[in-house]
Amino acid sequence: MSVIETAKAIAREAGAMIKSHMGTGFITETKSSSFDVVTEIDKASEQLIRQRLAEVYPDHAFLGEEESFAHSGELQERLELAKSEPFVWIVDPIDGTNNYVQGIPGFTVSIALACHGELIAGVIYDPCRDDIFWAEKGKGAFQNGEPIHVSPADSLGQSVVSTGFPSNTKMRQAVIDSLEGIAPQCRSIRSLGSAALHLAYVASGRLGAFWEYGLNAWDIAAGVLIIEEAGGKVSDTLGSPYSLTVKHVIGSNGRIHNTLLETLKPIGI
Ligand code: 2AM
Ligand code: CA
Ligand code: CA
Ligand code: CA
Repeated sequence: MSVIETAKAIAREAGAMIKSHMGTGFITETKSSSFDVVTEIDKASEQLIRQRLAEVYPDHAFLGEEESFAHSGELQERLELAKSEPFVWIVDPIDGTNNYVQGIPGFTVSIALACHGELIAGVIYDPCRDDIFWAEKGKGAFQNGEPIHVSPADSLGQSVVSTGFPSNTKMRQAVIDSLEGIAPQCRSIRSLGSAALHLAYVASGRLGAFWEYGLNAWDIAAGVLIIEEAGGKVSDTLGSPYSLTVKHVIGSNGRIHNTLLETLKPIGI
């Protein structure tokens, strides 16, 4: 099986497992704050994905959100190392855990493969809608087998724009501050609860753009490649190119990228 078909099959398997445990009274704990939740299903999903990938690609490295170092000072070092590794899988086993815990549809499994820091494959699976988005470097982006393209909108006024509210209070305040500049200018704002889902929707043209502060590689890596392959653009919120260490991100159809960037710059963090 090709790399992308393997990643899609694993994302589907993990997504089905997650969905089957919805509402079953799984154990939920908090991590860095009471806003930052994790369930035993996040951990089980990561374990499943890690195991499956190791069966097929025993030599590839793995970077998942629920690993012990992932929220320590070691993370930046690990991401810098990932930029020179031949193959590293970057995995968010459930993106949108707050949705999952509340029983709100719109959580995803996000799986990306980087080669020497360059993204070469990405899959985002939404098990509640059975929606799967994927891309391979140079081969275009797809949703459920059909090619996808970013929205043709050329202004914020023609675009539905999305953001998220991270659990980190400083990052959340930055998002709130930036809304004041952006919300009056765009057609509407959405916050669906999964950064990966937002990025997938920018790629498919459902959304014109997405921005958020304080994300990590596992939230965005797959979505970055899917947007780029769908004809869109991703940068950090100061306009620098995407890399695995970017935390403050804008993904857009390209045409409205600079307008959004200019609107965000004065808030910058
Ligand atoms: P998660 O559900 O995998 O934790 C919501 O705004 C988005 O922010 C989600 O994609 C969520 O991912 C992510 N997120 C939640 N807590 C975060 C934190 N402490 N730091 C960075 N991102 C976070
Ligand atoms: Ca989390
Ligand atoms: Ca996440
Ligand atoms: Ca997660």
